[in-house]
Order: sequence, then structure tokens, then C-alpha cells
Amino acid sequence: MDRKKVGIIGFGRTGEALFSFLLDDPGFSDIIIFDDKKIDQARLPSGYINMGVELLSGEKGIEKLSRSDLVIFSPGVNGREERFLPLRESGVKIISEIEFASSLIDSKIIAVTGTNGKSTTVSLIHHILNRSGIDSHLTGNIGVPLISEVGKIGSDSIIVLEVSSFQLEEIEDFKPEITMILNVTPDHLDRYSSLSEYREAKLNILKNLSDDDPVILNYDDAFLREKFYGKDRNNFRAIWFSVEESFFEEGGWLTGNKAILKVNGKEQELLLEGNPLIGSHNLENIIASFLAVSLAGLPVKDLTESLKSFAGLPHRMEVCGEKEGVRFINDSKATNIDATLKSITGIEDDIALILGGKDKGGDFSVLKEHLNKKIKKIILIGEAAATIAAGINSEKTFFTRANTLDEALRKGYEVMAGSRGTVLLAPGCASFDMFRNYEERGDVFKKDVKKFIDEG
Ligand code: UMA
Repeated sequence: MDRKKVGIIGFGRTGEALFSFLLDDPGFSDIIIFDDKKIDQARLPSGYINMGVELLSGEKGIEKLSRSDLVIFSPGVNGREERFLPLRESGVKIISEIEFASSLIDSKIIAVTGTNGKSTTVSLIHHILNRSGIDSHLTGNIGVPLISEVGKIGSDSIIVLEVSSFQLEEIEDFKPEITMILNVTPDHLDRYSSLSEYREAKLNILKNLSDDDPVILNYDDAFLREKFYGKDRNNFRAIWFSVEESFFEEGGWLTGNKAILKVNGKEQELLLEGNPLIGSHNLENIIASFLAVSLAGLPVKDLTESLKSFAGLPHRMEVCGEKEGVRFINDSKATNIDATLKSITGIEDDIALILGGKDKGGDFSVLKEHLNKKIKKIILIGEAAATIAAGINSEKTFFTRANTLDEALRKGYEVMAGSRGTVLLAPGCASFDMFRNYEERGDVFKKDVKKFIDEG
């Protein structure tokens, strides 16, 4: 058998899962691992050098990668950086991990992309499928590399895959059975040179579809609507959803407290009673999830019960405490400005908003119209504080600065005390200036809230 030499770029969760898979596969011989950071040898099997494993870094390392048969990029490594140009020009085959892993999978894939709401949506789909006795695998950007699922999947399994724009950059044949795009709004502008480049990466998910392949699309997202609604040249079967409109031939919408689904010519109503998820953006996620499972062939009658029993995800509109009528909500996952806007829209009370972190190039001026209406005060944290204040460009009295989340939530409480408002952590920025990730930021917030409440 022809044994291939393969390069893995990035040795995080994805790289490590790829490595474990390749090590056990007789089809591959030498494995080159490239990472800009020094790799802890304890993460590798002893005697790895004799197994044909090589660790590389720097420019020389990139040069060596071009002698592989195949190079697989981890999502966090930007393959379009100039330093990788010689590698691209060497003619070596370059793919992403989802391209590689999906080529080894026969089961049905439900792939969900979008700027915001992906994780909640895939988790809800997975929850519904599980409750129906289906062997569902929740994987992808949610934190489980697809490659790590390969040996665990049966022919009746369904893969519920959260896909990021990064993962879609290097695909060739990746083709989900059911595709969903929740929304496309500005994000990751620190990685992409323009919004259109980011959009292009997202829309790569449609690349290999044909006329009958269903794509669930959000009519309330201006970009998706303008690009695809009513267009003859779409290379897929568009299934629209909306929380505002209801005129779709095929799709899902709202009527009062009910979701209406119309799929394959059949219209069905579903009561949304007991919905545990806060905010209208979550209604979008719910309808989209219902459409996905209907398209996967599940009877819809049980969906209301499934929704009721869905616990939601941490760090997404998570109510984490209340003191004297003031609620604290942890939406640490709101790492871009559109997500922050959605959190604000989802809350009916007055808000003291904790905003800031590591800037990703978002336009904060869109918050201005909410100032002195719903948002009573913005408490700025982190590196981006000055940029945000300049971007919103409003009176100084709307802003205050805090050095820690503890200080921020206390300042927020002072503003809201007596008015039964909400102190909302929806930072609109990445967390890496102060925390390891958004999860750590949310955990610290929750711990600080608990401590503050316990003080009485
Ligand atoms: N590295 C380099 N050079 C670089 C960048 C990174 O060598 O220029 C190395 C780092 O030193 C590190 C490794 O690459 O050793 C990290 O790889 P990675 O960033 O691809 O991270 P993984 O641990 O493999 O996690 C990735 C996703 N990360 C990113 O896309 C940044 C995880 O999504 C995903 O859960 C995981 O694969 C499993 O599929 C996280 C994420 O932040 C949650 N995603 C972004 C988002 O949701 O906004 C897209």
C-alpha cells in the first residue's frame, strides 16, 4: 500500500485528535507536526521519533511541510498568511480537518454555521435527536474535532456538526446532507481582510450542494435574504425561517406562542410553551433546529417536550443570580457586536452592560441608539475600552471603567439598584486579554456574582 506522509498544522485540540487518528492508520507513514509554540513532549507517545513523527516550527518547518503528500490545517491557523504561500505554491494538497474527517464518514451530517447561535442550535438539535433514540454525535467547533468521532459512528448515526468559517476555508468535497446558515454578520475581522472575505468563507459550506440538498436559511438576516431569497440561481433547496414573516413555501415561522413548520408540503404547529431560552434570537435557533430535525425525518409531535427539557448552554444568556430584584446575566459567549445586540434585544428590562475585552474590529457605534433607552450605563473592561468608547462616541456619563469583572458587576448593580434591571455581561469582544477563553470569563463572572449575592 502507498503510505502517505502527512503534515498537521497546529497542535491544539484538532491537531492532537488528527495525530491520534493518523498514528493508528496504516495508510500514513511519517507525520510532521507544525506549531508556532513549543510542543510539550508529554503529549506525544514515547519513542515517537522512531515512529516517524517529526516536530517542526518556524520558516524552515513550513519549508519541510511542502515535502508531505497532504497537509491538514487546524482551524485556528490562518492558511492565507504570507508565510504559507510557498507551501501553497509547492502544489502539496492542503485541506481542513473537517474536509479530511468528513471524507471518512458515511453517516448523515447536519452542518450548522453562522456568526451567532451555532452552539445553542447544534446542542438543541442533538438533544432532540437523542431524546428520540437516535445515535447523535455533537461535534465540530463546539469543542469536539470531527476526526475524533470517526471510529465511533454507526451507519444510522447522525452527526450534528458546528462549523466555523475557519473550518470552511480549506474544503474541497465536504457536503452535508442538511445545511444551516443562521446569520452572517461581522466577526473575526482580525483574521479576514474584509467582511466579504469572511462571508465567502462561511458560504463555502454551499460549495458542493446540488438542487435538492436542503439549506435552512434565516430570512431575518439581511445578508442571507438579499443574497439568496427568491433567487433562481441557488444551487440548493432553500428552506427559510423567520420570527417576523410567515410567507414561505417551505420553512418555519411564528404565530403567537407557536412555531409553524412547513416541510415537504406538510404544515404542522408546535407549542413553544415552557421554552427555557431567553431572547428572540433563541426563537430563531429553535425554529431552525425544529426544521433540521424535521428534514432529518423525525416526527415533530414531540418537539415541545424536547424543548422544555433542554437545559441551554452555559455562558449564553445564562441567568446566574438575582439580588434585590436586579438580575445578573452571563452572556460571555457574545464575543462580537451582533451577539451583544441580540442579547440586549432579548432583555426587556433596563440594562447595565459590561462591554469590552480584546477587540475584533467590530463597529460599536451601533450601540448608540440603545443608550439612555434600554442601556443605562456601559461598564468598560479590558484592552478595547478606549476603542469602544471612541466608537460609540457618546456623552462620557454613559461610561464607566472597571479593572475586573467583580468591580464591573458591582458598578452595574449600583446603577440598577432600585430599578429591577439587569446587569448583563455581553462583552462584544474576545476574552484573551484578561482570560484564557470566553468560558473562563463567564465562570469568573458567575463566581463573582455568587460572592456578591452571598455578601447579602
Ligand atoms: N497555532 C499556531 N500558529 C498560529 C495559530 C495557532 O501554531 O498561527 C497553534 C497554537 O499554538 C495551538 C494550536 O495551533 O497549539 C491551536 O489550534 P487551533 O487554534 O485550531 O485550536 P484547537 O484547539 O484545535 O481548536 C479548534 C477551534 N479553535 C479555533 O477555531 C480558534 C475550536 O473552536 C474548536 O472547538 C476545536 O478546534 C474543535 O473543532 C473554538 C473557537 O474559538 C471554540 N472557534 C472560533 C469561534 O467560535 O469564534 C471560530
